[in-house]
Amino acid sequence: MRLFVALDLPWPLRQQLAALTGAGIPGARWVPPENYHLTLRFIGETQGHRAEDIDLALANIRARGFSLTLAGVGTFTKAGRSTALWVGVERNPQLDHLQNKIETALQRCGLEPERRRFQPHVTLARLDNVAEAKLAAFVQAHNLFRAEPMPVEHFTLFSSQLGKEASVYTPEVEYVLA
Ligand code: 3AM
Repeated sequence: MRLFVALDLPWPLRQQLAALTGAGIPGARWVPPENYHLTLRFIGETQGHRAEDIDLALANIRARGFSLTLAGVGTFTKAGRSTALWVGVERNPQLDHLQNKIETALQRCGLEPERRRFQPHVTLARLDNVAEAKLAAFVQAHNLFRAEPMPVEHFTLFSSQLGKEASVYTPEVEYVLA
């Protein structure tokens, strides 16, 4: 199983994000709204017994619920090429704290530390040879986007099946934040 830990998003918020998208940016593959999520930790291909350890470790995490606000849009680039278009998250120490706890729990399970800095985001589109001027116009047009704060009452272990068009993400376990 290919696994990752993420926050899912309430449907009204997904719809709000979806309303931003679809506009003609050649080279953008828009993520379908059912796949929107905020990744806390990518885990990757995992054997069954390992997955059980991971589930136990995540179930032992104690953290309080909180709220977070999606705001702003931006892009990731790799070697000078834009690879993803996303909506950002307002600075949120409680989110960072939760992500930290998850990272620590997973390292205790034997996973290699995540080397990349945590940059919370919700991917709207994956980009391949994107029309850069159109992308820049989109970012400029939506930079002031700011959603209503959303309550975070659980986090979720997802499995992911890679597909040609879009991947299929299945929530496997939800972990309650009390
Ligand atoms: O949250 P986003 O959409 O940015 O790109 C994948 C997606 O990111 C990322 O994990 C999220 C859920 O699939 N991902 C896929 N393969 C990865 C890898 N090898 C990866 N992240 C880090 N390392």
